[in-house]
Amino acid sequence: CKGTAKESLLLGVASKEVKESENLAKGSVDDDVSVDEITTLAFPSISTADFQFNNETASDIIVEKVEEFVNKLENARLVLVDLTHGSKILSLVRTKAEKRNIDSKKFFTFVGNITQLYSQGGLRCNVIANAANWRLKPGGGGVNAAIFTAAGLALETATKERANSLLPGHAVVVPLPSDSPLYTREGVSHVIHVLGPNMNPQRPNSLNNDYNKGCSILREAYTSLFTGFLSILR
Ligand code: AR6
Repeated sequence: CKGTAKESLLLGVASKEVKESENLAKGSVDDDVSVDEITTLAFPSISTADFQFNNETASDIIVEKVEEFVNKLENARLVLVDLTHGSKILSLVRTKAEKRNIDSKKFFTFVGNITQLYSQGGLRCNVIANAANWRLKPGGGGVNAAIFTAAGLALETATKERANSLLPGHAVVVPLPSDSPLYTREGVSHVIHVLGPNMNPQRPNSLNNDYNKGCSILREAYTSLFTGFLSILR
């Protein structure tokens, strides 16, 4: 890891969480993962990989939406997650969030697999967001495939009880059954599926590079996601 001040701060958060998990690990991890308090939403950057939305523009929207919601969170916090330290979107968002003086205890970035944040990264996230497809079906790659695989059939069943499809810009909050491995191993109590704008001509409902529509749908997607998270907190 390279040692910028910001990254040290973030690693500080991570190592505090690891200590917390080490303490908890005296018994079995499964027994000790508490989902009583919903405090952290981990979310991927919606639409910027398979859906090919421009990273620079997406990072502006993420920071704008985080800034709008961060003060409504009380003790809860938001974490933008991506798989690698080289993630362009994480570095753009980090720089822009810092410039806007967004409280780094309430919002920070984290490198890790969204389905293993607690077991591999020591970061407890009770709620995770999924960059879904419109059918709310497993597969397709990216975060969607990872979350449906890690959560098992329980998530498919629970999702179907809530919705069969999703419109771009919308989100659906799904409580995760307690027999899901994602619940027992990682302490995830809710998955929020979000459908972002699609700029990839190979995927359904491509916007054909219409960034006017795309930006407005991406804003709507983050509003739906953060509003969904707030609804769980209350
Ligand atoms: N953990 C954390 N971040 C991840 C992970 C992971 N396991 N996997 C990918 N990312 P994407 P989209 C990051 O493609 O662009 C699916 O096929 C990734 O680096 O998952 O909204 C669905 O079925 C990127 O920063 O979502 C849809 O059809 C971010 O997550 C379509 O892709 C989003 O990448 C949605 O495409």
